[in-house]
Amino acid sequence: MKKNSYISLLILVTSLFSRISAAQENLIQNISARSIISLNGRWNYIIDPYENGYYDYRREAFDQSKSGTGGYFDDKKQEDKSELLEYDFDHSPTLAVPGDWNSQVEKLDLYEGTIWYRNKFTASPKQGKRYFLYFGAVNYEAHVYLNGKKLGMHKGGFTPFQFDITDRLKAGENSVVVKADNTRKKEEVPTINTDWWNYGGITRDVFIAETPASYISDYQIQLSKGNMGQIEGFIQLSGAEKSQKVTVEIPAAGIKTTVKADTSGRALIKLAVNNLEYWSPESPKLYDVTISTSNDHISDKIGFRSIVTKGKDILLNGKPVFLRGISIHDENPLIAGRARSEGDLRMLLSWAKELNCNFVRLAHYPHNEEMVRLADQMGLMVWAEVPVYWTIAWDNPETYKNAEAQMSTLITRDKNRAAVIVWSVGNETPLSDSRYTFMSNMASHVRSMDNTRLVAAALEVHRKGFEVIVDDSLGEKLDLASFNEYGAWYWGGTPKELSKYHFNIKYNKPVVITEFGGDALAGFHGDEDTRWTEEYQEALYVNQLNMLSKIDGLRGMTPWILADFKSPRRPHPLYQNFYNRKGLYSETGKKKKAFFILKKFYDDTEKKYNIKSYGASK
Ligand code: GCB
Repeated sequence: MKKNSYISLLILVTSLFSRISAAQENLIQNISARSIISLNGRWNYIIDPYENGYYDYRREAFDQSKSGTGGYFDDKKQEDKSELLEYDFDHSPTLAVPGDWNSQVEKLDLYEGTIWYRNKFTASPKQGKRYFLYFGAVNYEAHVYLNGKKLGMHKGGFTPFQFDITDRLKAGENSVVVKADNTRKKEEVPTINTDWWNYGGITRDVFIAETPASYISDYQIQLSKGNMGQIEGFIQLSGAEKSQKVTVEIPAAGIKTTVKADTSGRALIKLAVNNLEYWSPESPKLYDVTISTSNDHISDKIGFRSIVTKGKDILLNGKPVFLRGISIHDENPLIAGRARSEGDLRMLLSWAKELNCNFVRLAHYPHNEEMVRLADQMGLMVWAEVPVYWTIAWDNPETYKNAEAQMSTLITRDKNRAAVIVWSVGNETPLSDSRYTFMSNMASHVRSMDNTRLVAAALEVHRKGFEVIVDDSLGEKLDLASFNEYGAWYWGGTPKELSKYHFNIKYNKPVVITEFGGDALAGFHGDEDTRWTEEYQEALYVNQLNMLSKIDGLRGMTPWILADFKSPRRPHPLYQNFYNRKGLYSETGKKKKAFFILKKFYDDTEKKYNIKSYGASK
């Protein structure tokens, strides 16, 4: 290869790479509040199990070829009658976006592989503005093309990404094509084995956002760590004019301040505040916050609260709190698919409210940004997690990078949400040296990005007879003694036998039981020793709550789980039918008996915690 062409190839590769990674780093804060063109709706799709639209018959990728054409992303129409073209989006069926493909088309229920999506839309881009194509989530690997040219690729089924399309967006008709591939792979995050349905496709909102040429790309405005009388944060400007004046206003708190961004576009703020009404589940106060420069303006609703641990207590705004929680999957059982709209999300959180929860564990991956915003409004504290689940490829540096990138995106997206009090670095990961290194690095990474929230993981326990031991050394790096336990379900034994167990927890930290539970088929009744009955699950909850109440330092729980959810691991034809039945709500939205046991426990706990200073450890 000639030197020149080698250099230009290198530049091409580097610029492609930086374009792809830029999709991650510059995620625009609060992007849905911008002027947007929604691309939600019906998108034409082509099922492509052999990836013919991506590779030629020698398995070379069309988008890496000299011409960069030949794939389905060209979105071609037959131009003369002799032309051979083996695809045609216009005559292909459609899928709703947002929405997983599995719940929309029967033959796609178990499909894993590639599906191509195409949407045509018109635009009238204005001079001097920038345009970003934004995806809330695509599971798992997305290759995105606009008007036949590749914008980039994104991995991770639950995190948002965007591309700057200012130079590519045409006045008039445009075609956006997405290759969505949900193939499970050992070295990915999550890995091949999970206990949830591998819903594929464009599962969250898609839109084009417009900003000025120089714009407010990111900001963090929160209470300072350890100082409830101070608001602290940054504003990041992007574009040509970075060193501008920025004004931050919180009218209801009497705040208006102007600072100048440095040459990198960064402006730091630190503001003394008094008489602030702090955010809490009882009073989820959100302040209107506006940030403006000479040419840009963005508004948000932000709550202010502090969350710390002290010995075995969790202090919310300085007061001991008990986390009355429940675990939730991003799935609407009524449509047996991923939640698709604000209504679906609101329904799930309302169900948690009916249980008298003040806390939700959004398991096991980042949920919709809208879900976290609703939790902010509805007064539910949030445990947010990334899909570092079970057996990740701990030794693979690329796997670590991927997990860390998913965590960074989650923190970047949700850092202004008062509701989020815990970042979780993973769930039930098996002990080993390489896992310890991986998980501790994740925890340190989280702390380096955000020192105002708690860092945790759902750990595992081990048993010696009736002693339940929690001594995973990762626990030393975390703020909570948080773990899953399956007494009277996977451990065997009947619910009554739970009274024999006691816990030996090695850390002086607040204890949060991140999972316990058992399956019940709604409407199936029997005695309390008969598995799969509502009575068994009810007795399991009664006995679990008695057992757990004896733990010194118990400060919260998120039983498994709010509602029955689909899982390929659950084939029992009589009881499961490919549903994990540990829900307190059935897949038709019916409350099972155990629901009322947990609700009563939460009602009583709430009363106890309303008596001042209850539970405060010295
Ligand atoms: C667990 C996992 C969760 C499963 C649950 C179960 O420990 O964390 O993802 O769904 O158990 O039902 O087995």
